Amino acid sequence: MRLDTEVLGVRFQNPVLLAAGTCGFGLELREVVDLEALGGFVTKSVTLEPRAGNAAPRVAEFGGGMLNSIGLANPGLARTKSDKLPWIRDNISHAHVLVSIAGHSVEEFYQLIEGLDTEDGFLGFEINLSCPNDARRGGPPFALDPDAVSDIVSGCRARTQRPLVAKLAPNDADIAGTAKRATEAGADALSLVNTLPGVLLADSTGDPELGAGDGGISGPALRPVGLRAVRAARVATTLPILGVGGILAAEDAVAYAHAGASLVQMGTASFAAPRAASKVVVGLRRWGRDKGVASWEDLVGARSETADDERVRSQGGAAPAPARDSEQERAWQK
Ligand code: RRO
Repeated sequence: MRLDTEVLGVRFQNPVLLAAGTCGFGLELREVVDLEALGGFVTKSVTLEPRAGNAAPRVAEFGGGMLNSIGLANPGLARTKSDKLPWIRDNISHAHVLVSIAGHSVEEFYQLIEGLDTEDGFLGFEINLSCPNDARRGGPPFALDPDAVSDIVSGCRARTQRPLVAKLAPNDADIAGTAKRATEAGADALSLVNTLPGVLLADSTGDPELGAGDGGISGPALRPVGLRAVRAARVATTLPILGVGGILAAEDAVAYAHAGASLVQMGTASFAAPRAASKVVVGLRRWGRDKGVASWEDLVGARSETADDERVRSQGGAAPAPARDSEQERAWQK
């Protein structure tokens, strides 16, 4: 199966990217992962000021995946420019890079775009509207306030020619409506979804397992949530969608393509197995060969909205997927 695909005005050599917050700024993984063999990666979200992050422990595993509350730990705008982006510029040419930005106010997003736009070596921005762990800001993320989504995306749009990808929240009761607002405000693509708010409690004390208390759920438990969001947004916008959430194996990436995602992002799987994304790239080629599918783009475009709507109506819901027996998935259950 041909994996190269045209999205955001450039050709991705394959549709598999590493998700924000799971690969630093690339250089941290240079010994472990061949980043140049992937479609690309999204950097850790950058804030104006350096952030030390939330109290430890910041991650905890459970049967369905992982809970994190990193708390936006990042070097801040100035050091991202001096210490991180030069490495990307000098070392990454086949993979495409999106720089993730996270403001604590609408205005801060604009300042981040203005501060970064003059730098070389990356394709565009992922606007993180959906961090569930921003203790400094508190309250629900921007992604759950459609007016804030409009203001942030349109203001960023006015400040850069580069592609803008809006990252939305999984716990959005109207993800289709929010997708529409981001589209109208000038986004070039959507990343769906960020992690889902949750908490884990220690059985001995009843206290939260994470230092910060609540966190964001990622891993296999997030996959049905992500797929649903992509599917719902697909009928509300013609923008490309980057599907994120619980991808462990090639079949999971295929499911996101069926839902309407043009690209996929992986994260939690790489914590368990650093080369998980490279394996998905290899697995997708094999999947296409076995199923007689010529290209990823065929797969993404295969399912028309009408056919899909009809299927959902006639069955009173989506058809159940065949049972999977993925080795990685069993690993989470150990
Ligand atoms: O840093 C984090 O705690 C974090 C962020 Br910014 C985000 O967008 N999603 C997430 O699960 N964790």
